[in-house]
Amino acid sequence: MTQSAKSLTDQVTLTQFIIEQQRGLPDASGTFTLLLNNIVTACKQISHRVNRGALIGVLGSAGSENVQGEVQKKLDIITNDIMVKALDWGGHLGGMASEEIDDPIKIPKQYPKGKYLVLFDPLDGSSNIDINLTVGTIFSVLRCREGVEPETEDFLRKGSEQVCAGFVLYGPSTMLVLTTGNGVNGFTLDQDIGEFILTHRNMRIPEESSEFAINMSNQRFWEAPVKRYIDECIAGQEGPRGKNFNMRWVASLVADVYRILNRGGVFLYPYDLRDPERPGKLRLMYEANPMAFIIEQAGGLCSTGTERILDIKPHDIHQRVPLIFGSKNEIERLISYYQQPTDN
Ligand code: FDP
Repeated sequence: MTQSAKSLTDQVTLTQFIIEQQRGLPDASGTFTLLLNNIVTACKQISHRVNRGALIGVLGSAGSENVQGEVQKKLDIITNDIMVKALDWGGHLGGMASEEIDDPIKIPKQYPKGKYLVLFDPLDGSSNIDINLTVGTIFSVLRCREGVEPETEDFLRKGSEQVCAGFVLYGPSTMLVLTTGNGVNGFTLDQDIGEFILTHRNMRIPEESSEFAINMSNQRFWEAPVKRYIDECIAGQEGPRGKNFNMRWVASLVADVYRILNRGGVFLYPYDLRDPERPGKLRLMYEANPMAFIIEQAGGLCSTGTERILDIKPHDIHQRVPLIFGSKNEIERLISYYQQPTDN
């Protein structure tokens, strides 16, 4: 057998990986594997649409706003529908919640209900879609009380209760990053055979780093600890940190998270003083919680600056939070700045 033929037969598919992981669990019934399979099928369909872009007329604005008051792209609506259609019939879910929809989505009466809840952002970073930058789908899986029709309250659970979180990145290649609470693994979609193949086993975020990601145009609204942290990075070798830092801001959360998982760094979308009523930009249930689960499982930290993201008790299914995450040593430093008295 040639070397390349041998390595092809050694490849581990996502389904094989999940089934092997689940075999170790005494209560595993296969339901979770089937649920994940449906999520992945939806993401393959989304990958196809995103990839075809202008050729199939899916780019541009839909002329509507979502529950957050943000302009919806055509693909926001299309990808939301793909997720719902792929998941509602399977019998694994008690209900779903989407960043794009006001209230939780009920499972149609004709289908059986199951023991999980799924929350998703069907197309994160969608303001980048028309300029052909990386976008993604983020999902979070919780357990559902069996035999109940879940209400909004049933979704309002701490991130630490998630049983699985993941995201799919539609970039130069389509990648799935996944955790079930036992480390983080990355899979690359082999377009020829339509399967996600394990390519990044046990991803770990380097503890040290010298790269930061933040939207600098909001600088004048930042709180003192963030100002101090970024000022010290920018001061470089001559400043208190004694080393030079680099800056990256893709403005697509999935892409920024993926970079940090691979080579470390920090991401900050902190609380800022633009609108004191608005505690942050990113959504707790659809963005911060799943990313926090992944980041912590890869050895990083994730916080609002004053509270661990996974410990937040949600009060609203669409609530926003300040979000700070990345390499452990850098995030610990930034959290320590929040703990010191400041002038503002
Ligand atoms: P988008 O508005 O394009 O959906 O989810 C919100 C988000 O993108 C994140 O993906 C991204 O990290 C952030 O907003 C970008 O914010 P700015 O527009 O302030 O740069």
